Amino acid sequence: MKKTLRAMLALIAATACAPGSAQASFMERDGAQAFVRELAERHGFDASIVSATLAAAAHEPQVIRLISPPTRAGVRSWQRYRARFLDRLRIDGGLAFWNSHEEDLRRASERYGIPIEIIVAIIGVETVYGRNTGNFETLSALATLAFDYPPRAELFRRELEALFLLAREQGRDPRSYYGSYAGALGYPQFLPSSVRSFGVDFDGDGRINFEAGPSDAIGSVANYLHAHGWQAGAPIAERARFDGVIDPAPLIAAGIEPALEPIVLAQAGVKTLDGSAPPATATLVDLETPGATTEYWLGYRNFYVITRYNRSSFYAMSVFELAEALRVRRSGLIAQQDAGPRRPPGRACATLP
Ligand SMILES: [Ca+2]
Repeated sequence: MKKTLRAMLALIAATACAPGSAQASFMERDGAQAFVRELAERHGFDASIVSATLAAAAHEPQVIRLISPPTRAGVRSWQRYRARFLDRLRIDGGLAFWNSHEEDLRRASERYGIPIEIIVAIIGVETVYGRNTGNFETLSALATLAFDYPPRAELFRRELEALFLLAREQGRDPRSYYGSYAGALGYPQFLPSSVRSFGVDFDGDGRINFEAGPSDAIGSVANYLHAHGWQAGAPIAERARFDGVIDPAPLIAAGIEPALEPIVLAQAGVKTLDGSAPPATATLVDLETPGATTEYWLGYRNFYVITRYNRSSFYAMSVFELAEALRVRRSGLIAQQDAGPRRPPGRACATLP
C-alpha cells in the first residue's frame, strides 16, 4: 500500500515537472533561462530572484483560450460591437464618474489638451469606470503568454520584462499585480510598458497607482493621448457624405492613418454632411453591419490617436460616440439645472396647495 502511494506520488511529481507540460515550472520552458539572463545582464536583476519569481507563476489555460482568435471567425458587425459600449451602464456610469472626478478630469484636460469626455469614454470602454479591471494575476498571465503562446511570445516577453522593471521601480512584488488576461492593469488597462512610458502620478502621492482610485488613470490616459499626437481643439471624426462616389474601396484602402488630403477627398466626391470639403487630412472609415447600410466616416488625426490605444476603427468609433453621448447629456443636464432658478417664482409655486 505504502509502495503504491509512493509510486503514485512519484508519477504525479514526474507529470507535473515534465518539460512542456502545462504544470511544469516556467523555468523549464524554452527561452526562460535566456530571459532570466537578459534581465540580469541588461537591468542588473538578481537571476536567482527572477528565476524563483517565474517559477512561482502558474500557467493559466484560460489566458490562452481568451487570447486565441476564434476558430470560426465571426462576422464583423459594427452595430453589435457598438451596442456593447453605448449602453445605459456606460452612459449613466460615465455621467456619475464625470461628476465624482470633475476636478481631476478638468486638470488633466487643461494640462494635456484632451476633451474631458474622451478621457471618461476611454475609461468607460476599457473597464466600466474601474468596475471590470480583471482578476488575472498579471505575472502568471504574462508568463503564460510569453512562454506558452508562440504567436505573440515576443510582445509578451517584453511586457513580462516591463512588469519586472515596473515592480522594482514601484517597490512591489511582481506577483502583486492583477488585471486582464492580456496583462493590462487597472482603470485604464495599460500594459506594464505603457505604465512605465506614459503613466503619471496625477494625485501627487509619489507613485503611479491604477488600482486605488482613478486619479492617476485620468492623468495617464490624457498623457497617453497627448504623447501620441492629439491635436487640442481639432476635430475627431464626422459622418461622410458621398456625392457621386462610385467605389469607396480604394479610399478605404489608404489605411487607418489619415493620408487623404481634403482636396483629394472633395475631388473624389467625399464631403461632410453639410456638403463642404473635409476640413483636414482624413482617413475614410467604413463601419459594416451585415444586413444594414454601411456607415462611412471621416476620421481625422485625433481619431487615429484613439486607435493608438487599441488598433481598431470600431474601438475608436465607440470611444468617440460614447464621448459624444456623455458630452451632450451632461450639457443637457447642466442647462436644466441652470434653467431651474430662473423659473418665475409665481409659476413654480402655482401647484402648491
Ligand atoms: Ca499617484
